[in-house]
Amino acid sequence: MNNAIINHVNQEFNKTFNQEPVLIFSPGRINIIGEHTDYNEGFVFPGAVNKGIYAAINKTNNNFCTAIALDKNTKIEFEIGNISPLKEGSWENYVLGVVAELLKLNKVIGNFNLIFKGDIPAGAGMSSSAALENSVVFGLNNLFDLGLTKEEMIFISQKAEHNYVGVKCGIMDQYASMFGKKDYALLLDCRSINARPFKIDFNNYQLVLINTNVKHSLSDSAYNDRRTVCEDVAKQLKISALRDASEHNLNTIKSNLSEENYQKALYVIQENGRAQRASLAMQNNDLKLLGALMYKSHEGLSKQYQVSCNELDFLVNEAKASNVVIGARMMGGGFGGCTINLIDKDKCDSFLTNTSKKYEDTFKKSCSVYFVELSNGTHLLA
Ligand code: GAF
Repeated sequence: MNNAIINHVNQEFNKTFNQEPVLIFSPGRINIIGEHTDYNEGFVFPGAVNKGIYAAINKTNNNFCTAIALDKNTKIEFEIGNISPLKEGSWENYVLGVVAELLKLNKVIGNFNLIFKGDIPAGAGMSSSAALENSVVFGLNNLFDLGLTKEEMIFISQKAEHNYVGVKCGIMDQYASMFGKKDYALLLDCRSINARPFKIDFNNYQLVLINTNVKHSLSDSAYNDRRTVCEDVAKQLKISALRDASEHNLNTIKSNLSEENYQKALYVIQENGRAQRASLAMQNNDLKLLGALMYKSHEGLSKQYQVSCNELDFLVNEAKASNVVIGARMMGGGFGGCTINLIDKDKCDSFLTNTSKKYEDTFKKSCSVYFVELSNGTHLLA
């Protein structure tokens, strides 16, 4: 837990609203493997991390709500009965979207004050958006006794993102952030929403995220486009989602597809298999296989699914060439953000120093390194 942030959020809340808040931590996530498979009803292998969003929330007697993002030093005030997505909005639409989805479900919520701050960068593929959505829905559920289950809450968060932010995301991020378990990754079946926890021990390898510091700015429309391609191919195959496709039946419609769309669908089918194989490799402590699957995943994301960028490819290529990183790949939606790496502990420092320098020389900007631990999902702070 980041006590400095907890204290900051708490003090600002007291100072601004002259009352004690309810405090919530909602984590970001990593994903070991299984990228862009969630909205194809396939498998993903994420876990919550010890970095995320710290939110302070309470009821107010004002006849409007106030929400403040401490990181950005920005604030919105709104009336619950009178909200719509903000055109130029960023974090605001996650908050408003959650409120709108609760209202659609006829949940009765009163006015509230909210202040939040995070220790994960936005747009880095670590799911700061799901963490924020989850903290808001979790906080409102607690304040107004809405009686929602965690599963109901993650779907509210997801719909907020669909309808107020415009990203037709899958359920991985909200699930991992809400249901994360300390020291475990979760093999989530995104069709049944059942997850199998796997205790994670990377032995001699250190889990490290390297942020390209490229924000996925183009990602929203490109993300939705990928989803549309997958849905169209599934329709042509007369199945409800690509999770049910095999390479064999994809090949039966190959002549109807452009090469690009064929490769994208093929990537999803293959990645879905990799996610399941990776969990078995983890169970058998076969880190060599796990790492090889991660490199394959990146290759598919870059060449077939086309959601990588030069900076991500550079970091993964450096990892592969080093002989000290057993597995690496881009993580999350893509077009920027982080790579996830399993680095030999004895050689980790020198690898990171060398790679950071080469990155700076090549791209004339720096990358950032994060060490994260697998942690529990969204919860109240005492
Ligand atoms: C983003 C989305 F929000 C997730 O649902 C998932 O599709 C991911 O990209 C790619 O695996 O984080």
